[in-house]
Order: sequence, then structure tokens, then C-alpha cells
Amino acid sequence: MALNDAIRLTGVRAFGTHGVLEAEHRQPQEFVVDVELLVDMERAARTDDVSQTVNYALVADKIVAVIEGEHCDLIETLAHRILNAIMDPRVVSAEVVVHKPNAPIEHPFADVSVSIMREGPLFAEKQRNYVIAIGSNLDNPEEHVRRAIAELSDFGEWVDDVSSLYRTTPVLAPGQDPQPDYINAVVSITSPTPPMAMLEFLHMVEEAHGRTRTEHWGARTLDLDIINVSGVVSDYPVLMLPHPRAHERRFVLEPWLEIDPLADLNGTPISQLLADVADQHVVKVGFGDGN
Ligand code: PH2
Ligand code: MG
Ligand code: MG
Repeated sequence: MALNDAIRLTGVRAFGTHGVLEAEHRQPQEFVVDVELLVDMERAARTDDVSQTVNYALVADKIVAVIEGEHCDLIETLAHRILNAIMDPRVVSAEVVVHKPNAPIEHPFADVSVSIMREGPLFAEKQRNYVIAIGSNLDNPEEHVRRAIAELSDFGEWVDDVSSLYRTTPVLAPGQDPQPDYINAVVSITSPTPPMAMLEFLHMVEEAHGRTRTEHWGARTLDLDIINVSGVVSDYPVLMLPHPRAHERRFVLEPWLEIDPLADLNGTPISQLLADVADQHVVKVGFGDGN
């Protein structure tokens, strides 16, 4: 990951009524904002696609909307509002500087500003609960699934719970060629690893199992999908959270329910979601820990 790539947008100017003094509430004055967004640009550069990065024109729109919006007394508050407005799942970290060049200061001065910095929601290091779905339907699938579970702990991830293994009928796209049955399981992990780093790590484990990506939803030796991360919501195409198809997959919901009977997806209990997918075929074949 190229976590130090940066977008800098400086000198965004607009008028607002922010300030402690009564006169400032009535008479708009100028605020100037600089932002620095660390955004991994590798994918955007490779695809030349603006949706893979942060669109700076939209960032400027959001900054101006906050400056022209609801009054606050402090530029500290303004900086926080701007930071919240421009935060995006793609942002590794963001710095916001708010200048108030005509602040009511009774002495000659050049500038006054505040700056704040935050890590982005998918990059911040804090303890999180990961729900990870495991699947395999090639070259001794049970073995791939059991080994993958062991490897997560070997690499230092704290695996809290492991479901049974389930033999499941492939859920395929219309017209897709038939595939062998899958072995699926779900594990829960508590980890300080940020979601984007976890995604890279899981891809590395998939690759070590000889995973190749030729066909969409093709048969595979190992698939490790992040289903849920402490309820974090992301519409970043590289890592959508919670997993956008989990709610309609019995092969995910049933093992997950086994290890967390109270789990929900976007507020709907998974026990309830399971009722709608009862026609999909899954059968328990054993425990992930080998017992
Ligand atoms: N994974 C898919 C597509 N279909 N079907 C089953 N039963 N199990 C899977 O893990 C699975 C699938 C794409 O990841
Ligand atoms: Mg998958
Ligand atoms: Mg996958």
C-alpha cells in the first residue's frame, strides 16, 4: 500500500459567521482552509479512474458548505466539522487547517490558524472485531479451510471463535458452469490491524494457498472475505462494509450465527435474515478446530 501519497488542497476561501464576538455572528468574514489527505493512489493511477481516489472538487464543495453553514464560536469547532465532512473510507489520514485572517485581534498579526489531524476509519489502529468468512472448493477444501484458520493465529491474529465447517452448495451467477461443493466456515478475530491492512493480509494468505483469480465467483482453493468490522460502514469499492452480499448467503449467516447468536447486519438480526435463505443448502461437517 502507498500510504503516504497525498492530495493537498490549499487556500479554499469562503465567508462565514463564526466567532465568539456578537458582531461576528452578524457580519460574515473570510475563512481560509487547507487540507492534506493521505490517499493511496496506486489503484487510481493504474486505472485512471476518479472513483478510485478522492475527488478534490467535491472536497472543496464540502469545505465551503461547512464555512457557509451553521454558526459556531470557535475555529476549532469549524475544523472538526470540516474534517468530519471530508472523511471518506479512502482517506488514510486527513489534516485540516482553518485560517481566520481577519480575526478580531487588537494588534498587528499575520495570520491565526488551527490544525487538526485524524486517521481514516479504515486505517486507524484500534481494537476491532472482525467477522471473516472462509470458503474453498478445490484441492481438498477442508484442509485449506483448517490450515487457513491455523495461519490466522500463526500470524498473530487473535482468533476468538471458530464455527464448525459446513459443506455448502455453490451459490453461482445465472448461467455459470457448475462447481464442486464448498467448505465454508466463519471466524471472529479481535485485532488492532486496520481494515485495509487486514484485507492485504488476507489476500496474502489466499495467494499462499495458490488462489488464482480468473473467473468472477470461480472455483477457488481459498477465499477469505471480511464480512463485518465492529459495524464500520464503508462504500469504498475496494472494501465494502459490511460485506454487501453477506445478508443473502446462508453459507455465511449460518456459521456466523453459530459463533454469535446475537449478531446483526445493519441492525437486522442474522437469525432473521436466515429465514429468507432457507432454500440454500448447507450441512455441518465438523469443527474448525479439528475436534
Ligand atoms: N463463494 C462465492 C460464490 N459462491 N457458494 C458457496 N456455497 N460458498 C462460497 O464460499 C461461495 C459461493 C464467491 O466468493
Ligand atoms: Mg467470497
Ligand atoms: Mg473474496
